Amino acid sequence: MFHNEKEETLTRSELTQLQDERLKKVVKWIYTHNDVFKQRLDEANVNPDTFRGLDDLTALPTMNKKEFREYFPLGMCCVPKDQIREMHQSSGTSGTPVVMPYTNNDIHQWGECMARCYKMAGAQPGDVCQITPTFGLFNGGFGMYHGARQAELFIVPASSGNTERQIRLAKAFNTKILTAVVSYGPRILEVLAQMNETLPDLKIGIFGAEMFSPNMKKTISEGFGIDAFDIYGMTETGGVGTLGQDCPDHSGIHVWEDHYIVEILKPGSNEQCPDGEQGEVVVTSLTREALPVIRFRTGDLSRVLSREKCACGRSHIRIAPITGRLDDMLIVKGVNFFPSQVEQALLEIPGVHPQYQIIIENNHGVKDVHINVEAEEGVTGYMVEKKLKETLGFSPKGDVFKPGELPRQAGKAQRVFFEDKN
Ligand code: DLL
Repeated sequence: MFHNEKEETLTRSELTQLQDERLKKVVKWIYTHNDVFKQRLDEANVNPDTFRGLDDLTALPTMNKKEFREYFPLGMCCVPKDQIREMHQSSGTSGTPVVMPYTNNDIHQWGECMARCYKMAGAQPGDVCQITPTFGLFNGGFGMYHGARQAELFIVPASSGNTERQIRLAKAFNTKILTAVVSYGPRILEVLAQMNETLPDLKIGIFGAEMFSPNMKKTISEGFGIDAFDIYGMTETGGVGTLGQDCPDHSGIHVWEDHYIVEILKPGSNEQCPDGEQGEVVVTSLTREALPVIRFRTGDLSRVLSREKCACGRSHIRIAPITGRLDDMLIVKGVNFFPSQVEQALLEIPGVHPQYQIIIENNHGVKDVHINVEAEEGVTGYMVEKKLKETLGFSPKGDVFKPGELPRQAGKAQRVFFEDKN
């Protein structure tokens, strides 16, 4: 099922031509509408009148969250304030928030990308769609709302929290599509079990905003008996869904290439990774007005899986599910690993529940890993230690808790904690 079949199935050469035209246009737009962008392009010797589009892409300077913070709140905005209709922001961990302003056209572009994701997951007009991410500064709730409007769904704007009420809503309205932050999936399953309830009408789950390890995806799909999809996007690119999602073939995230150029760069350098090699996702938005990003270094790690047409008929580039963020990489006793790899390994132990904490203890400069995980009776700390030793090559200390004992968070789950034992 397509939302915009023509654009979603453009041939590679049509896509390249479109990206080329749109890239020239957006470079001219930022140059003529914002002084910060103008200065950055001048410094990089990029002249929008002679800029040759895709051939000159790598001449454009990269940007990252630092610029967003430096020019907080609207220093990089390319339209007058009276043309802004909405804003979202993410706080991240370090102080000044990242702000994304939207014009009317930007809201429409967001809704279009998001509606494509719904339809790609199998949504049909009139389907009941329950939106559980927060409606607020976080872009999750509103993005899913704007998309659901364009996909003509019956929206249940539940927002976050109160899981029992979520379940009562889903039962009362026969929710078919559930949207959530990944870690909220297991939480709903847990409360469903406590209430001795099931959701037989639920068919589609759209999850994102956090790493989605293959085993977490399996736990969620099997737990609900649904097809679960991995949706990608971020505040800086315009929110949830802007960077696409996987299709029912589950062969990678289809990035909406008519709206975004995706590059995979070697971390810390400007060098392109060959297809298949993991690197940092770098994004250029082609169709946004208020604040387009140009070669934005997302910090997320992925790789190109395919540039060929997918079995679903879509032609856009496919990238691997995000394995982690560059700044999430943990190094303990010479072993590098990502929290998502710990999750993947833990969920392979029968009886382990998808609730865990990774605690990095710093004992006078010597780091140790401590894993707290919820599991059924019979799972021991030794089993956790052995599994991680086998799969990741380091020996953590494992502690097993009863289901429900570890704290739950609203929104994105905090999995990693640092403790100083000095
Ligand atoms: O998390 C947007 C979103 C909301 C996506 C709801 C999906 C569902 P931010 O708060 O700005 O926006 O955080 C963006 O979250 O750079 C990734 O590190 C991470 N992230 C988002 N989607 C995924 C995903 C939203 N599908 C940051 N897999 C990004 C892994 C994801 N990480």
